[in-house]
Amino acid sequence: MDYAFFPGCIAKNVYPGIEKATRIVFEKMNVGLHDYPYSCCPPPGVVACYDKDTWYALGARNLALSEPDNRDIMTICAGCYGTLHNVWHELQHNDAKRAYVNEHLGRIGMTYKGTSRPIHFVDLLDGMRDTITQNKEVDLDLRVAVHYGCHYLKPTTVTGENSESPMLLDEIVGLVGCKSIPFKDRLTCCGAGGGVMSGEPELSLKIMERKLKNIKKADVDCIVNICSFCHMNFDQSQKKLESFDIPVLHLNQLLGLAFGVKHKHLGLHMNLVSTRDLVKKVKGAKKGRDEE
Ligand code: 9S8
Ligand code: 9S8
Ligand code: COM
Repeated sequence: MDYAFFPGCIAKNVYPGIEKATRIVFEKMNVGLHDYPYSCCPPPGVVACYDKDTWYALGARNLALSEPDNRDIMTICAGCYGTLHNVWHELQHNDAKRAYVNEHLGRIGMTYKGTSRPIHFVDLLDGMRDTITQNKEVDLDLRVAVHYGCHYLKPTTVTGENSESPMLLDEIVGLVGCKSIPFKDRLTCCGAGGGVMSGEPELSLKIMERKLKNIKKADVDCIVNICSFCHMNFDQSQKKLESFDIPVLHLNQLLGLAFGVKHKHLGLHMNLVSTRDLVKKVKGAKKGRDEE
């Protein structure tokens, strides 16, 4: 299996552990990830809100890069998925928009055909459950709070899945021995998207604080996400609020731990909220297993 790999700005510039973990985990599962000169996706809740045409053009450029190699594009961020998937979806049936996009891409010697499909990595993992189980070296035995992220779930007209009560991420963490613990309002926004984190930082923090309170009540070992942007918000906001210390893991970092990868190779030591106790707990589980 081969995919074009769309890492997105945050994994590239703020949380490189997410990118590293993704490369390690997918190599172990025998999925080839290929790099292209991508730009920012650009963000669905920001650029699409004030200049939709530019959003289509830039999104289409990113999508077109792997078309000559016939490679679909794997994203590790709900926001990036939101852009690439929505742009792809619209250009499938909107001929006028496709002509517009190609007029612009033509100036840089490119054409958009729509032959490379974007896929969110958690949907890819859905079809790789046996491979996950085969690579598992340690049953993590953790209580986790999962967070999907708005752009992975919405709009339902495009995502097509049951976004009111998704279970996929809950099931994937279950494959590596984790228990997904329900908590109040689990599908609501983390507060970062739509430019709120930078434009209305206090409001954004309030939304996050409410979420963290609900998660804290669920008494979990960590928060697991499938969006680099949500990841950044969960980790950075806890430092700002000073009253929470729940470790934050991107799903690929959690899988890395389960596959026996050293926590430093997964960048877990680079989080603001310490992951030390969590890593200790996992090492304990591994040791227990080795002694069996
Ligand atoms: S790229 Fe630029 S800012 Fe970001 S990480 Fe996900 S959304 Fe797309
Ligand atoms: S939730 Fe609402 S808009 Fe979003 S996908 Fe990621 S950041 Fe957090
Ligand atoms: C969040 C992306 S993942 S955006 O800020 O809503 O565009």
